[in-house]
Amino acid sequence: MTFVGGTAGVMSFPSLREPALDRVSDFNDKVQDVLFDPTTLAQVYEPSDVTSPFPFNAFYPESYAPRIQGSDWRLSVDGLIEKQHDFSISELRAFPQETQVTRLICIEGWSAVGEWSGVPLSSVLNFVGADLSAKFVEFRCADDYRTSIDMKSAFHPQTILALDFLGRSLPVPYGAPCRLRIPTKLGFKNAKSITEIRVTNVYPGGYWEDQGYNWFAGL
Ligand SMILES: Nc1nc2c(c(=O)[nH]1)N[C@H]1C(S)=C(S)[C@@H](COP(=O)(O)O)O[C@H]1N2
Ligand SMILES: [Mo]
Repeated sequence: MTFVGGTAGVMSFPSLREPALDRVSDFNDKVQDVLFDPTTLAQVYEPSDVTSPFPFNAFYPESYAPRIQGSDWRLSVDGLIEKQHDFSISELRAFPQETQVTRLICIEGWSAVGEWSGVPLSSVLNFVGADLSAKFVEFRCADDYRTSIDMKSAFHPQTILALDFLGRSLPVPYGAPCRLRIPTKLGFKNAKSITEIRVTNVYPGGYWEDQGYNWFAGL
């Protein structure tokens, strides 16, 4: 695996955390969890609606995006599962693939429509025998980015491990070779260049979540 660019700690943020607001945010997480309907689909668009050029966002400039050699890359799925497995890209492509034209909404105030294809996260979690009663699914990335979601959202039909953008392998800035695409949540939950998925009951937080962003981050 080749990773060009030193991103660790490029930007440190003053702490946004404030105890009273944390409690409001935890309350919001619980309300959103109760309101979340796993059968309600995010709005879908037409291929002609796809935004061009699609915007890049990360906690560092685009030229630092991790360059991963696809043939070396493996996605490790571990934690509360029956059988640990490292998936190659071709193994992920062997699952039935889904395509979606949906909107990615960034908390920083922009949104864009894209066309992503890949394997439903539910297929991969079922394959490894994930403990479906576990609370969290955590994503760890090649650039040390992290995020996590609830199990209900992980099994939403539009939650996919995207391998393609507009019918071609994901470009480097958009999370090659594999990113989470979850249109029911804000952009920062859409982990790019994933290297590890962990099923856990220990609250994993995430890069932005640890700095005060609301954890559930549902739309
Ligand atoms: N690995 C990684 N994934 C990430 C980020 C990041 O910095 N690193 N940024 C997140 C944020 S805040 C947004 S809005 C989207 C942007 O995705 P895009 O570059 O495809 O537009 O990626 C998310 N996933
Ligand atoms: Mo974002």
